[in-house]
Amino acid sequence: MVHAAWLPPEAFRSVGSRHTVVHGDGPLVDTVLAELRAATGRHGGTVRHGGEAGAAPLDLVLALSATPLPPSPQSQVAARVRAEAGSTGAEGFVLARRDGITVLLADTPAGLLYGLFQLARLGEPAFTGHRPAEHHRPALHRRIVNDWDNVDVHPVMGQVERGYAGGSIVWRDGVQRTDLSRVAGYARLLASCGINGLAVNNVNVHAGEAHLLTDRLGEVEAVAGLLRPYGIRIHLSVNFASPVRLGGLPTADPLDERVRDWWAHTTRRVYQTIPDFGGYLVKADSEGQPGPFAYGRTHADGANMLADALAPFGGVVHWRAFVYNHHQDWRDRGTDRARAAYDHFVPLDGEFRDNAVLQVKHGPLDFQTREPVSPVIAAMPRTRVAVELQATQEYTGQQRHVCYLAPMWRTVLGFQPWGEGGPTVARVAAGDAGPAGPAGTGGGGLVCVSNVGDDPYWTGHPLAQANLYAFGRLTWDPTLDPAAILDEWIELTFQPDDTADPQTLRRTLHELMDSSWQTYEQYTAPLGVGFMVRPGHHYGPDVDGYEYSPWGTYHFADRDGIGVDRTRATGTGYTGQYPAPWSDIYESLGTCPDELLLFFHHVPYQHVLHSGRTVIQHIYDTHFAGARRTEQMRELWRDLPAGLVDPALYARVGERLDEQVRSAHEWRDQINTYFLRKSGIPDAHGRRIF
Ligand code: GCV
Repeated sequence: MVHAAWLPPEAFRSVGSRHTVVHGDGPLVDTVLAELRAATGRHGGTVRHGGEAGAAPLDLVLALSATPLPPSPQSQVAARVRAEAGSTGAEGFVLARRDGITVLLADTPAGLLYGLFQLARLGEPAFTGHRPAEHHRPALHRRIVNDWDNVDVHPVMGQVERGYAGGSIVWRDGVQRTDLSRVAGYARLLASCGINGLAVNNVNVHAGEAHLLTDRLGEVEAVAGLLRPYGIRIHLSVNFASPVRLGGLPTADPLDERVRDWWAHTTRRVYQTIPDFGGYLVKADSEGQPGPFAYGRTHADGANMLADALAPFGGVVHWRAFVYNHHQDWRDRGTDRARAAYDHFVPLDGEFRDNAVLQVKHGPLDFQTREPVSPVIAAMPRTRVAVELQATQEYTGQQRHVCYLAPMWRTVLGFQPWGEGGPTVARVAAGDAGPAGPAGTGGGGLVCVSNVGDDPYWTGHPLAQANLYAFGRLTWDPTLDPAAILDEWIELTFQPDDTADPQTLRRTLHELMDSSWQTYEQYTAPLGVGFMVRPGHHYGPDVDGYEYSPWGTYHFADRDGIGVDRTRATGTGYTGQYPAPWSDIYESLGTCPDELLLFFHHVPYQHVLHSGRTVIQHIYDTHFAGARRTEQMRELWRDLPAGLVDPALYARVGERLDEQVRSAHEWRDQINTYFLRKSGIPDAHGRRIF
């Protein structure tokens, strides 16, 4: 059994019970027709491809802008909408309903495909009453998912690095799966929420994966063929040292002509095999991956070499900014990992080719539960910047805990690096930040590390599906309300047939999920200080796990206080990487937001927060509250009337909630005990601490 995620057949009941005509041609139109045929076959409607109206009166007309419409009165409704609506843009569509006919128009087949999925989201309301023409256009052109799948099972990271949903749907034990039907299903799910790109393999490119670029390119081609019908272009993570490792050259120096020729030749071959190949993704000079530093070259040199190889074919290189020293001496208080991406990349602004995108993690460290927005995003006006998010819950409960991430991502995307009223992070990623920020660069888009594996529920925790769905929806409209996205996901996923009482289920899921990110934050590392996880696998608490390690992620707790001084006045100077007003807001204890206090400042335990509580009391209170909240979440799920959701899904969520409660209590007790012992300050409410 493979769970249908948010596309069960019932999601197409409204569309599938209608009489539809499709005007237009092209491979993606074929996909639309196939979807409609499946839906109408199941739900009793009909679908015709072009031509005059048949016997049945039409309910729905889908048409490409350039396709002539027949003179029938029904198609003329579409013609009138077309005349009024104008252009829909490359991937956009227009939806309208008048005279009893629903009309979906698009300039391109991709727009029709996205519009079809919008009809599924709308359900019956798409076919009732009057709908003025609504234009839908993606806010971001580049909407990409990164899979961290390995070809070989990595001895530590397994088949999928930071994967919490089983194995890879593409590879197993070093070879490509013969049955790739899950990939086709994945492509459909991704397209339905708006994704148009997928990097198929891990950014850590080990020996096996390196060959995907050359002698194992056929495996990439096979996946590309399954993504194509859903408008998704394939991208490949490549190893910077490939000219040495695969090409037998003595160097991978990006300025060496032999190296440049090797990449040009290799890339030509890639495009001969996969004409719509999207481009390369590169993690260089990071956590042991090779890069241009070995040759005394800059990251612009490295990225541009690949950009030049890709340019003749319209490809793009995504070059990651996640570059830092992972051999740091913990005794060295002057080095600050949070500074690293800015220090490495901002001096290179303006040096990157037009088809090079700098892919920046949303925070300066590493996908922690709470981080400030990376200052790099606002500091490279002449570079195409992509913002990278992480759906796979590496630091947010590993898909054993409920943690709906859309509220966090919405906060990031809506952040205004230049202050109130200025452009948002989403607009920077869209290349549309106007005078204050990057403008006219085309933008790098939004990227998300996927949370999918070969698990029957795709994401391990069934409720984690909502994160992938929400990412896609936010790429179309970064201003969407996370609760509204969740509503969409609930309505699609849990169709009324399955649920005797949809309102109870909806209410319960909102209660479980809406504030689950804040709950997770409450019982884990406090006030933005980050980490405190078990080294290596990153699950569960270990307050000092990384404290004396080379990874550069410290909290500096001692008997008097806690936090990292990143101020200009007395600390690492990191606050100076932000433009005004944030450089000053974060610098000052008086204005730094509570939730980020320990990211920016080292303070005594008795420091009073804006909330009025001391830091130590905040730690105790939030950890008791967060762990208690997980018990309530479990109760909410247990109280769901029987039969409301599929029993297997009900059981799976129930098991995971048991683990979440256990783990949250462990977090609570370790954190509270650690800080009671460090500080000697008792809990004001005298609760049990060990
Ligand atoms: C793919 C973190 C993770 C690594 C990951 C890395 C990255 O360090 O723990 O597993 O590697 O980020 O984003 O490159």
